[in-house]
Amino acid sequence: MAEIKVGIIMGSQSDWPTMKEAATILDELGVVYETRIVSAHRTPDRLWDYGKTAADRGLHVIIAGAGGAAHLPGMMASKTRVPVVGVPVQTRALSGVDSLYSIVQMPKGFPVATMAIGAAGAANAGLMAAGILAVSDPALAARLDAWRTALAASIPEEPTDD
Ligand code: RP5
Repeated sequence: MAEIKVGIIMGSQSDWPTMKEAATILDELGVVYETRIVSAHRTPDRLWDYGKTAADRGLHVIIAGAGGAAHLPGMMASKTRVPVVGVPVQTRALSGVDSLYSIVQMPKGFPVATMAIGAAGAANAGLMAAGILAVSDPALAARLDAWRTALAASIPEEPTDD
């Protein structure tokens, strides 16, 4: 069985429709991952345990999505040296700007690679994780190149009315 190198974690079940976009990209690229609900506020012990064991379990990248007072990505970054890619989940009250600001303004020493708000950010988090793994995985690098080529080929040269 392939080693799990990517963890997709999220603050709530309600984040899954967004975070699924990252999972879909990783499925397309043949990258094995695990998914967990890990809330900075509701399950802090779970966050601690996940961060404490992440490197030893062989994780190479953690994609962390949360909304509102989105402390999960930053707290995870403080607990593990495994690179954390943060996804600001769109919120109803403040459209995800709250999530973005909560995730992006990390203090020096504990970086979170922060993506765009919402579905595009989650998809890009999947691509970012794949890109990181592809540095030392030529087969994945070839699949990622092919994915990018196919995306470029799908863009029409001229706009149409319909
Ligand atoms: C955050 O609070 C979660 O990441 C989620 O985006 C937000 C709302 O959570 P629920 O109240 O929907 O569980 O912790």
